Amino acid sequence: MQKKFMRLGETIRRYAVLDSTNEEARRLAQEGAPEGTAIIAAQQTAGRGRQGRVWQSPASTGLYLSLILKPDVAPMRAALIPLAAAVAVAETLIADFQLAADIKYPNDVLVKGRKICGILVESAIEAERLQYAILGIGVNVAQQEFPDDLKAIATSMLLETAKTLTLEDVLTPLLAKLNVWYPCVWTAPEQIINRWQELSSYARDCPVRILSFDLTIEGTTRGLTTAGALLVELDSGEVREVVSGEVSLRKVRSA
Ligand code: BT5
Repeated sequence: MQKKFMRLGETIRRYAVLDSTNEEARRLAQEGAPEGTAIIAAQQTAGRGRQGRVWQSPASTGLYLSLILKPDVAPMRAALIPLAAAVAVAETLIADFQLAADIKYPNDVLVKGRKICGILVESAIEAERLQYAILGIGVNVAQQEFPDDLKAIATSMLLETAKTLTLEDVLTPLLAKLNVWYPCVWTAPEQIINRWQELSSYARDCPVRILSFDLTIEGTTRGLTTAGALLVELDSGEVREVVSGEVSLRKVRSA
């Protein structure tokens, strides 16, 4: 039986500066910090994305949040965590800020094609058991502009709403949504998959190019599997399962 679920964000540890909130969350998880502990920094000096990429985290402009999770599920199921988180972020942006949020596989949240939020889940697995997972969420809240390398691909809530928002304005509704969607990882995984597919313009019938390590494939998306992999139909008719974590996906124009 699933152990009692600890509410996410019941305890919040706040820092002025951290290397990475995911790194601090990992340190705390190893010291036995309880599930649901939230770590927030006003600034990150080594904010990270997937595969060693950088998450630019200037002071007091973004929400840099990590949550310690200890779900009693098989490591395979952990693939649903970033999908659940992306749904929670997208729903928050839509319901609380009237933004037209979209989700790009596996877990970028976009507004008008630009990235407003990135999600990074790092799992600790021992003897085929998930010891804990760190859910890291970076939301661009108050950036007025971005450095040259991000200008064309990033946006912020300030730029999209023209409203000055505090980090708390975003944190409170986001935690509420995460507390709805995270337990679905074990109670109702199909609801995560369904909602993700509803919210993502990339989910079905979308022509895409997928870069995964040194492999590039082109095809048309055909929805998610129950395990959270993206189905892509190649021109040959073959259907491939693409797994999160290692892919970079672009929309391409249909032929
Ligand atoms: C991600 O990686 O999008 C996951 C980002 C997770 C950040 C959070 S912040 C709290 C927690 N603590 C951490 O240290 N990390 C997590 P990925 O899909 O690999 O995308 C990285 C790419 O996004 C970069 O290579 C840039 O192109 C772009 N990028 C970097 N900073 C950005 C920003 N602030 N806004 C939009 N795009 C950004």
